[in-house]
Amino acid sequence: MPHRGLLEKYGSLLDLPAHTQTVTLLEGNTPLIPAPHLAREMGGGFELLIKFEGLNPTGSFKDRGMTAAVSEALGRGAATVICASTGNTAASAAAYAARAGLKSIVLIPQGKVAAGKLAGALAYGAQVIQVDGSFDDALSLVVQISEKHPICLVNSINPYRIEGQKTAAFEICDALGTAPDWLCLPVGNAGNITSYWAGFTQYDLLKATGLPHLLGVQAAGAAPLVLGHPVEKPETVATAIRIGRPARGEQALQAAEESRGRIVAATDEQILDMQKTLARLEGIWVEPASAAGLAGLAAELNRGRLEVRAKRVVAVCTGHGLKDPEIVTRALTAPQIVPPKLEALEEAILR
Ligand code: AN7
Repeated sequence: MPHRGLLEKYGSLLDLPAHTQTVTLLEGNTPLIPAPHLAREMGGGFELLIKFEGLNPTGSFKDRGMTAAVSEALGRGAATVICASTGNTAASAAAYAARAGLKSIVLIPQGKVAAGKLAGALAYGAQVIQVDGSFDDALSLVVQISEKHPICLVNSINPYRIEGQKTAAFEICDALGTAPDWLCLPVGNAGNITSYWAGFTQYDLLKATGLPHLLGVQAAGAAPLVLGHPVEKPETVATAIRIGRPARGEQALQAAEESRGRIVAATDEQILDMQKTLARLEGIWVEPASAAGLAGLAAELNRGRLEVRAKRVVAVCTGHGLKDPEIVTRALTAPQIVPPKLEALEEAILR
């Protein structure tokens, strides 16, 4: 049967109101790609699979929650949706709103959003507003304005976002027949780790799939859940997870604990190294934040704090590398230039 989008496929397992009116871009159904070379690089002896969420319609996992949130908003008769975003939520909200015929407004932290995300939000027709502050400031503003005016908030505080994002856990269990032993993923505002845990526990009750341990990974400069307190001025090259006050932080900690997993931090250097290694060893290019889960896994294995021998590990890579091309190009000198002559090309590549 052709894939018809997540609400059609998994709608009966999602707690959505009867008025929900499906808005879909045929999101989800993303591949679980084996990563044997990277597993060997990390010491080997275990199975590593990449859930490549960058292959969603707007290039990130946010589309799973957005199909649910915008479908509910449309069915309720909302005219406008709003969100704060480090970029991916903005692009996704703008695309689904466009498809639903709704107006979208997105607030982003000034100068801290990757080019591909800002371009997406603009292309899909959102009203984009830069806040002279952090993501956390922007989130506080959209919460206040949506309480005061009839504007629908589509950040992951919105419970339907969580419902939609549970589908990633369902897909992994459906593909493998069981839950993996470990699931590692980046953590920013903590909606995704909350959703995965809700999805896995629901499926386990329904189909006895078992439960994974969750390894949530924050960037070291934006690691409130590791430090145990909010971070006033979060800083990281992984701008998607440059968040100091995660809206679902408590639930993330609970998910980590209940799963007998944990939340750890990875440095910017570890994140960028992993981004490069994943692309070069496996041909999978993800944005920096999306490499954080794997960077945290590698660091834990290195420290001997994790035992995965003969186990199956799924790493969630949340967004596509194309979202943030500058991270790669700015670190390099410009490619070599040759005149349009065969000898010059031979000289450049065969030498
Ligand atoms: C690629 O778009 O918060 O822990 O505003 O873009 O559910 O927040 C993005 C988050 C991981 C963290 N990977 O997920 C936003 C935003 C990527 C992301 C996360 C984000 P959550």
